[in-house]
Amino acid sequence: MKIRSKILIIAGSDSSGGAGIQADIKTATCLGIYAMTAVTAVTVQNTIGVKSVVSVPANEIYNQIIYTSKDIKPNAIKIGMLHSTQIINKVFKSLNEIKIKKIVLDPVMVAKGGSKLITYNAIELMKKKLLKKVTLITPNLPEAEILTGVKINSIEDMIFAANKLMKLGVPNILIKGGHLKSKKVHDIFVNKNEIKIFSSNRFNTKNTHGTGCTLSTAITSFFSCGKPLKKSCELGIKYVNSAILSNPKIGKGHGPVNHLNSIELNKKYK
Ligand code: PXL
Repeated sequence: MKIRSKILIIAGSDSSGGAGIQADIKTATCLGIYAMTAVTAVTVQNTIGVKSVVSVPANEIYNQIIYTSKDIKPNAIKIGMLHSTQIINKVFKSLNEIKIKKIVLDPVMVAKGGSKLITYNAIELMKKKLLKKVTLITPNLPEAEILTGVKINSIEDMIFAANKLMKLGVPNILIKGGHLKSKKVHDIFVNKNEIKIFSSNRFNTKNTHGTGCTLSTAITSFFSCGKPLKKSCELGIKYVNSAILSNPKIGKGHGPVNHLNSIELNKKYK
């Protein structure tokens, strides 16, 4: 397989390999994309929980972004965990300098077990500064509630919250409906021209660690190849659903999804 495009991933490391930058690299790779990285934090965790979180110094994150993309220009950028205000300021500065247009932000706030991955002040700065820089934001329901102050109990509430996010300066929003009490999962894509609801079957499994990271990177991957954004969301959702359905059932807690669901081993290696 030839490399289809190149993306830069700005995110934290998950030592368990299911979420974070590990999920991002696996997802991009399995979709034929060359992945570059700027590591923002190192987490010690397994499928049961997070043991510790250490941020990478903001200037080192800035340098990773600038030095890497000066040499190999990414077609798109995915942003995940940004722990502090210092980090958001530096990421913002670097984005202004490298001038890449396609930016997908997964506003990571808490890990599956409930550990906080971002400070309160950083959330406020994200709202004030970073949201205006990105093409698409992909919050889950709790994240959308925190960013907008809207309590979300229905699809109508999701659309209302998406419109609020648009007013904060994000042109495209995908609110993920996995946390809504509904039979199917409804993910809602909103921009100033349209509202599209993607409905998927809900899978009865606890092995959903890393779904958010995986989805946002899958979307970034398709988008980086030139697919339209809404189509990229549709394909990203399809990839994650297939990853959940074929999850490898490993680990004692919330196990990872199957990032490899899109690939088959070439005959050469059998
Ligand atoms: O899924 C959110 C997430 C993002 N980034 C890192 C994580 C997690 C969840 O565990 O560890 C590094």
